[in-house]
Amino acid sequence: MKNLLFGIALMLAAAPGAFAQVSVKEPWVRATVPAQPVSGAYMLLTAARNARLVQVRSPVAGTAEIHESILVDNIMKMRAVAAVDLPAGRAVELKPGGYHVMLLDLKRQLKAGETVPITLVFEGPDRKRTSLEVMAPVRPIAGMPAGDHSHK
Ligand SMILES: [Cu+2]
Repeated sequence: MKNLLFGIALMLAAAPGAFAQVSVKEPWVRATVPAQPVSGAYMLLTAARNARLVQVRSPVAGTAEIHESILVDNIMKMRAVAAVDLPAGRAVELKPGGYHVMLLDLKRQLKAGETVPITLVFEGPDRKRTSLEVMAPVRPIAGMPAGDHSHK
């Protein structure tokens, strides 16, 4: 009986719109060349109420992390962060050179024109979590040097 109640509570917590309504605009993933193990995903996030992006995952990646790009001695480096703050009503952009979703241990090549599912997990001030799946189109490699994601 206890287990049953616990299961119901989890389902309620995951109900859409339960707390952190976050809109996701223009998600995209960088295309990869064959055997390239990593890629990045980018998007525009706007939370209706204060929230944080705390976890990411995708079926095309063995692991996914939230990264930020930082300048160290004039060299752009990336590091994993625990979360990205999403202040209510303010658009936060995940973009090349800033915060981004890092897709690691890619299981296959990501080709321009296909669509990749990415699950975003948000946490509200009450610590309740909701997840949201977005379909991110894969865009051709352009603009940024390939070294952008070569830190692994
Ligand atoms: Cu990264």
